[in-house]
Amino acid sequence: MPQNLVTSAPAQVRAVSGRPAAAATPMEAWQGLSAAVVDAIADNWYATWQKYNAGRQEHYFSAEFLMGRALLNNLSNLGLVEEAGQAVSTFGQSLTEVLEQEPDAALGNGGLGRLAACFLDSCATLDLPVTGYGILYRYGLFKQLFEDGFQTEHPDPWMEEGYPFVVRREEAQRLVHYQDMDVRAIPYDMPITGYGTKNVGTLRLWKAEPVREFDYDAFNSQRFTEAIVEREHVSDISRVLYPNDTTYEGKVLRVRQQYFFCSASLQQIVENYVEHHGSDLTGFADYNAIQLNDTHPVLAIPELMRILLDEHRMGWEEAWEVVSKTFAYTNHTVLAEALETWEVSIFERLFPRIMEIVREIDRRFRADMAQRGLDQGTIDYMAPLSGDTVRMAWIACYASYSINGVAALHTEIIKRETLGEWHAIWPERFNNKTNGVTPRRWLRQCNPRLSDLLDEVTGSDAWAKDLSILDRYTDAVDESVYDRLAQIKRDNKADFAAWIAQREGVEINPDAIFDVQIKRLHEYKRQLLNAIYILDLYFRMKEDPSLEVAPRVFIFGAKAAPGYIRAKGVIKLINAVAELVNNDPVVSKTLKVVFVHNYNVSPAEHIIPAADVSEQISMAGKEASGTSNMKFMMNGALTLGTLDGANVEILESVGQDNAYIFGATEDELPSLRETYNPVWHYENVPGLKRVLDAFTDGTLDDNGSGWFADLRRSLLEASNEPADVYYVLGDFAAYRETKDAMAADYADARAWQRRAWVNITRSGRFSSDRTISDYAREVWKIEATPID
Ligand code: 475
Repeated sequence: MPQNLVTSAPAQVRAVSGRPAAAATPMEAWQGLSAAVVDAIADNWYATWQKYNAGRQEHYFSAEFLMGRALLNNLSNLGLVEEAGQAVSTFGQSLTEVLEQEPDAALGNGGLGRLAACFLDSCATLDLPVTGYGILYRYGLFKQLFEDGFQTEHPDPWMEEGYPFVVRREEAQRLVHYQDMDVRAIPYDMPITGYGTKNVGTLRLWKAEPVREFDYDAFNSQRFTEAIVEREHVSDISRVLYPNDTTYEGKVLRVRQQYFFCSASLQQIVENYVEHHGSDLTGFADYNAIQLNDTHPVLAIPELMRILLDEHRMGWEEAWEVVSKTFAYTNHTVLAEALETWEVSIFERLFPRIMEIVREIDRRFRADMAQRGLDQGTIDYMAPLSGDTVRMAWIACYASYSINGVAALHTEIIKRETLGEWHAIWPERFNNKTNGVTPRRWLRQCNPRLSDLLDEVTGSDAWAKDLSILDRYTDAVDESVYDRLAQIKRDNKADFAAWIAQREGVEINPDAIFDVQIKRLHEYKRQLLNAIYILDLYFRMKEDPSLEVAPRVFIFGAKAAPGYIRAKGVIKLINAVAELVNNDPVVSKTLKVVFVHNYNVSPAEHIIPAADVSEQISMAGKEASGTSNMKFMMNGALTLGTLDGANVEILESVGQDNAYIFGATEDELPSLRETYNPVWHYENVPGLKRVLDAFTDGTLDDNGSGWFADLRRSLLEASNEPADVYYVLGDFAAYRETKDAMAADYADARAWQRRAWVNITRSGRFSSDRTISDYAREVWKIEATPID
């Protein structure tokens, strides 16, 4: 049995540092304490793995898992935070400092990857037999720095100093075959603890290594250096996470990555089936469901066909029957630029057998559809193959028994438009699973003050496992709770102000309204609309020094894909606006703008508990769900947003009075578009001309890049594309009006606290526990499987 951390942690610190625990660095203390946590859960982890493998289970395939830090999460789940504090104090360290040593495991870009991480947390907490499968990227998402306000990207070798929360399973390695090379896939398992349960789930991340440690012939000849270089080619496969969010790039290495983790995972799953249920694979789908997190793992479909046909000698129909009962597909975006397609020639070169299978899927699909009486145009549109491209989403739709969107509005849009042809044929496959976030990380851990209050108000910590409990306390609450809530927010804001002063060198006023937009930088998310508002407010204040404006801090966090120049232009613009505002001797007394560099999971844990206003201002119809909107709500920030994604459902939950909704709706936009003239708005909507002219008249400096002129052009006079595609100028007046009203309302502190409280107590529906229970019951057909 594992020992108490007070004895095991110092021993582990000695083992990793090779010196007395009292002489260890904080980093060594983190390593040792983390190893002690793995030690503490080892028996339960093993028991969980054994138990899940014997019954029906779900496998979550995802190219991304944006896990963030692990140590505090595990300590908190296991109820060991205090004990850990004691343990490190025995050798003279503070837990806070030790926790700060941990790098973020940033193996994801944004929403999709973080969703996968929240899902694993909920599966573990609910004792559900679910395992995650992905790639152990050596380099996570790039680190972002600002140089003269421009984003620069830097590598993130996150586990170079060793990472105790993954365990290499040498004995469980698999061979992945490509036409031009064979590659060893070595699993690294990460334990996934749940809150208040003994079950410990697994995230299995595959690392690519050369098959033979030494190619003796090559090493003993003149080809020595080439042999080394060749080894490196194999390691390339798991070297780096592609930094594109919601856009697709047809890079050969990316498709190699996708096949790599799909093939290795499927080999393991099939072997496990054979071990437990025998070599007749017709019952495979009775014991296994596989959820495809977007199209990135869709190669699993032809790969499972290959395994069944070639390695288990099944016939096509029999194999297809198994496959089509195994896979379920989640769509995360309606943006056309995200739809993955691959050149046939790439498939031919990397895995001709897979290509052959895709051709056969295509042939049978066409025959099937012709028989159903579909016209040739529709068949050509829906077919897996079109000329020289393979369409991954169409393969997913054809083979999956379940297809889901990630919020009610999004699911309606994919049924009607994005996947409309599929919905017409197989409506029963479609379902909605509105996203959720884990209340452990996003409330209990990141906001301990509010958690304590919730414990007190509800009488226990049960809300952390069942967030819907909070709903009972929406009305039946003592007035003093609002005072407490106000103090908690004020304290969180003071903590945040200190953190920001140190990290970004900006002084902010904790009594100001903290207005936050944190998410990937994308035109459809409209950070530009927010920036235009700030600049307009600045000009209004310059023009009329007597204007009464509530003190405000505008906080941004966002990474742009390295090749997405216009997104990088918006970052530079916001930094230029920050320069202007923060250095103005008068305006800066009231307004501040802070761009938090290198936004990631850990910064989010500092920002969200301190927020008053949650900016969710995407053009309606474009944000599939959003998940930061839910995290903010849980922490008592009010949503300022459009009727998009899950904002619609947040509004349903809190009611009109407890959110600020503005702008064109998804069903209004098409007709608005017909007559839309952005130049008219520029000339007629108060404030817009002054702001857009400031982009190019010398008020703001883009260091000669021409990027601000490009932004201005994109809104007004785009030549090779329609102007203002995301309706920024069209929604500006409504945004300004709503945001001004919101700021004025903030003055009534008690009313604001009441509304914050409603947001907190009505957030139960947005716990990922609810989402996962729905997947488990309706899609995966799995049940809680506690180990004791
Ligand atoms: C949505 N990523 C959010 C979130 O469902 C939603 C796509 C292609 C290649 C690489 N990355 C992607 C996404 O599509 C993505 O992150 N989508 C996001 O998924 C979870 O809440 O609205 O934009």
